[in-house]
Amino acid sequence: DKVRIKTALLSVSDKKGIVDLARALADMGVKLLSTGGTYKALVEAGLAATDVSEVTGFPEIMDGRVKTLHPNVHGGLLAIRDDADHLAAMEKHGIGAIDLAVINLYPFEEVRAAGGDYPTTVENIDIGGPAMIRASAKNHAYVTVVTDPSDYEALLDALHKDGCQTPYSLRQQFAAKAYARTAAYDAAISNWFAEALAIDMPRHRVLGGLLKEEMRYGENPHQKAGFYVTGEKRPGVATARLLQGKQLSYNNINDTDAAFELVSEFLPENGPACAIIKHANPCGVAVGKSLKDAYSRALACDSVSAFGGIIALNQILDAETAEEIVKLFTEVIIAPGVTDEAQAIIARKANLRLLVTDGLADPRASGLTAKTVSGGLLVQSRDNVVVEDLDLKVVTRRAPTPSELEDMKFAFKIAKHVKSNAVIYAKDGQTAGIGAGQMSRVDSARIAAQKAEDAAKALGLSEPLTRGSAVASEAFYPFADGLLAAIAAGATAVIQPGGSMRDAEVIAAADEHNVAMVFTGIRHFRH
Ligand code: 93A
Repeated sequence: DKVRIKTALLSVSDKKGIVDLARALADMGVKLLSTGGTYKALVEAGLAATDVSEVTGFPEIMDGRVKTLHPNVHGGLLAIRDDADHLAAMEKHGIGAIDLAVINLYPFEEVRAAGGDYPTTVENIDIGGPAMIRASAKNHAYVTVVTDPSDYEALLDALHKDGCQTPYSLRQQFAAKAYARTAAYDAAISNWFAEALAIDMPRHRVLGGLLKEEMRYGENPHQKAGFYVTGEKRPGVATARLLQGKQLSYNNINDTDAAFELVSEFLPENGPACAIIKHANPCGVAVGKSLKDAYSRALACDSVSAFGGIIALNQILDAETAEEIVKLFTEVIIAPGVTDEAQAIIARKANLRLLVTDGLADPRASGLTAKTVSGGLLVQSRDNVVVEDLDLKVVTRRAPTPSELEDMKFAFKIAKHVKSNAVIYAKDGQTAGIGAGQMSRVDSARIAAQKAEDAAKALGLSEPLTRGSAVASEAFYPFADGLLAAIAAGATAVIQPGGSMRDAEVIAAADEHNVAMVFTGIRHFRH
């Protein structure tokens, strides 16, 4: 199962390391075939190479669109080396075996990320490269295929160790990686089309991503993890710049995403906002007169849970907010920008990661989300519903006051980003209590109220902030009990989707307590 490499085909767009590799191969007596640009690089470096046109007996035509798409190339890659018929075909048609293919593709992803125009992006769809990669990988019983310059060293190590031969296990690994590469490449093309044509259906789109970084571990230290990016230009954790602090962990990335998506619901022109996240749920969200005020008010909701949390801001981080943030242990800050002064303050905490996004995410943007289930992927379009766009229907005798209505919308915005069952109390643009992820809505209502009482104690207030608050539920109240728990905590206004069989019962309970209630007609399950 060892194959001695006699002929190699080198065809790379990313020429990094190719000359050194080619020289090492030539030193071992390997014959080098290559395509136009690669050939030129090798010859300029003083290496002897053969232009693939000599192998095909055909010039590169159509601006290089057709250069390696030829039986002399694909026969050389695909032939089964100990099959009499295959050998006879090689003999008859003058096809020489190719034992090693070193290929990397036209930089479609880079051109797309750089905002290339339509024709340029299309021209960067590689056809011949993926065909050769797939052919070589299929024939890994005999052929070694290398698609990543960072594998050149491992290839040469193997060749040097064993008389210019590769072990079968290495060829298998390279083949697996090769198909991962072509799959991700086609996914990037498909995603680009979906984006360019504004198609938002899972069947038109593949979620395959490009490995951005490998993490030290996953959700737990015994799990392996990587961060794959889909190439969308949307501001967020995948595109943010890390200005300081060590690499983000798996959990950091997950929580930072939740934090930034939530804070992006608050347009900067409507004032500063801050969200503090723990374990992908907010433990405090607030708007404020200043960014520092928004942070302090968000923190006040649950300062105990905020320890070691993730802070997301909807405006440029300034010095006075930075001074306030560094007082508490925080894992990550993510913001659209940072002033020099604020950055210097954050720099005092070497481990605190600071991410800058250069903008906010559009909560109305389309896109896909996915989660894995055993043996599959569940894919759906993003929950891009925004409460301001909804037709809110007052269902109680009493209509909400303008300030109640503001707090209802504020609370419902947050409910979208809290794990179900979600119950959020809010007052004056500040969360008073958040109940997340319970199996019973009543429990979520009670936990949120309890947290508000704890916060009031910590702040030395005579009564919890839930008194006179608005409460949001991300899904309908199936019974009146969840509503009654909220009313007991002091809520005077309720926002919920409505649509339960017992809506009449729930509305009657609200009316009985002179509570104002609106139906959104839209729910925000988040499981
Ligand atoms: O335009 S192609 O799809 N047609 C081909 O026949 C072909 N063969 C190799 N692109 C093709 N390639 C790609 O050219 C390789 O995947 C590689 O990325 C690039 C190397 O070209 P050069 O050696 O001319 O720089």
